[in-house]
Parts: sequence; structure tokens; C-alpha cells
Amino acid sequence: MAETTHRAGFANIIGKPNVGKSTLMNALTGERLSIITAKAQTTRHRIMGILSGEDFQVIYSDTPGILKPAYELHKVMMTYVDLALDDADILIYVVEVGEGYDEELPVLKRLQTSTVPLIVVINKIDLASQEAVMEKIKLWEEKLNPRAVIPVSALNNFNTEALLQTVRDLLPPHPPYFDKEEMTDRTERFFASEIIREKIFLHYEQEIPYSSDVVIDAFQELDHVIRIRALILVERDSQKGIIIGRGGAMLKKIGIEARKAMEAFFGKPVYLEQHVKVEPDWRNQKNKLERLGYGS
Ligand SMILES: Nc1nc2c(ncn2[C@@H]2O[C@H](COP(=O)(O)OP(=O)(O)OP(=O)(O)O)[C@@H](O)[C@H]2O)c(=O)[nH]1
Ligand SMILES: [Mg+2]
Repeated sequence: MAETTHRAGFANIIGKPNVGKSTLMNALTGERLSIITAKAQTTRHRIMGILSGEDFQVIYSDTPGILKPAYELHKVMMTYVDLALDDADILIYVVEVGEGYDEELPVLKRLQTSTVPLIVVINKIDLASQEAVMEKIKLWEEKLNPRAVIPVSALNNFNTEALLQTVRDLLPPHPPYFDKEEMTDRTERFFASEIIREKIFLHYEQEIPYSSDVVIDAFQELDHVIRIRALILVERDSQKGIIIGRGGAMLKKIGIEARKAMEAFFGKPVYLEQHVKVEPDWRNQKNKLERLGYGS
């Protein structure tokens, strides 16, 4: 029997906020690893999603959307993007179908001169006509000269198979980096905190989602239940009141939704306890950020 070469590598997904990077990674891995909301800046970490086959392994990285930092937190988020640009075997640059070429975006210059194989993914094509999509394919081919421009609808899982095939063709020969059963580099605690953060992004407006973070301070897996204690951090007292809501109604609501999502994710009943704490200025203080898992 002829031995086939095993291929493996890091396919790093980058792009502006809200273009659908996380939706795409979930579609490509078939797992709900990254949280998704309609608000920009949902993703704050680099999250790996691993897809393995008999003779290949793709390690996708979802990353925060590229932005001009206004807080220390943003600066850390952008270091994750920089790292993803540096350590990629394949770069997947995601744009929305309505997005034009932004001369002001420094990352585009970097992509033009990068020697790493580049795939441009045009996402959300369900929102545009075929002519508009064809025009955008031409635009991105001209501007970035990538190996491929692939139009998809990550939301509808449309044409993501073609993207996977292109990624597989570009993978270098390499033994697997992770066990074939592994799906991610992240811990269960991390996913528990992300699920609560998603519910905060979905149910609160204005500054609240951006002023909040979630810490899991107990995660105990028993025979029939996982007991999770979460601390929701906000920056000010007034925000604490908003998170909790009248008579505790809002906190209860997101708690129920988060618990259900956790049960689906972990495949086991969850007992969830939530507390809210004021942590002034956590977004701007390096030591606090590091304690919250935003290490650079
Ligand atoms: N119509 C349409 N909407 C999409 C598609 N893919 C993603 N979306 C929506 O776009 C919004 C943002 O999706 P995300 O996957 O969170 O985007 P992101 O690039 O990870 O955003 P950040 O993490 O904030 O940078 C959500 O409301 C998604 O449902 C698509 O193919 N079509
Ligand atoms: Mg995201």
C-alpha cells in the first residue's frame, strides 16, 4: 500500500470586525466553538478550531476583528491578530460582500507583501446579487493577488466545502500537531465564560457588552451535573444594576439561556451560579487584563 503524505498546518482567519470570521470557523469545523453576535468586537481572543481527517489536520484560528485600539484591551486583541499573521501556514482574509478595498487598513499592505499563501473569502453572499459578487471577486483578485478568492455564505454553510478543499490543497506536508480527537486548544472554563459573554452581547445595549467580562471561578464536573460559578465583571456600579435588572430579572434571563447553551455544548446538565462584580477600569489596566486571560 502506498503511503500518503500527511498534511497539517495553521490556517488563520483574520478580517475586519463583524464580517463573519467566527461564523466561518464554526462552519468549517462543524462545532460551535466561537461565539457569534450581530455586534462588532464579539471575539476577544484567538481561538483554535481543529479539523482532522485521516491524512490531514487543519488548525483554524479565529481572531478578533481588526480595529484601531481605543483601550488596552484592544491593543492586546490586536497582538493576537499580529501573531496570527506571523505564524500562519495559510491566511484566510475574510471580507463582507459589501466591503470595498480600504486603503487606510495597514493589514492589507502586509497581505500584499506576505509570502504566506493567501485565500480571500467573500462572505455574506446571500445578501448580494451574482453580478455584485463577480465584481468583488475581480476587485480582490486585483488588489491582493491571492491564491484564491472564494465566495461563501458562512451563515448558510454555502460553498464552505470548496474553501476546505482549497485549504487542504495548500497545507504543507507535516505530521499532526494535535491529537486527532481534539477540537480546540481552549478549556471548558473558557467556553463556559464565552457562552455567558455571548448572552450579555445579545441582551444588553450600548456600553454594557463592551464593559463586561466573565470569569469562571469554579468548574466542577460531577457524575450527573457540572457546577459552574461565574463572575460577571463590569466597570461601574450603575452597570451592575443594569446587568442584574429589576428584581434580578435580567440576570436570571441570561443565566437560563447560558445554562441551556452550556448543556448543549457540554452534553450534560449544568448548575450555573452567577455573581456580578465591579472591577473599575479593567479594560485599561494591564495587570487586570492579564488576570482575565488576556496575556500577550
Ligand atoms: N447574512 C449573513 N450574515 C452572516 C453571515 N455570516 C455571518 N453573518 C452574521 O454577521 C454577524 C457577525 O458574525 P460573526 O461571525 O460574529 O463576525 P466576526 O467577524 O467574528 O465578528 P467579530 O468577532 O466581532 O470581529 C452575525 O450577526 C452573523 O450572524 C452570512 O454568510 N450571511
Ligand atoms: Mg468573531
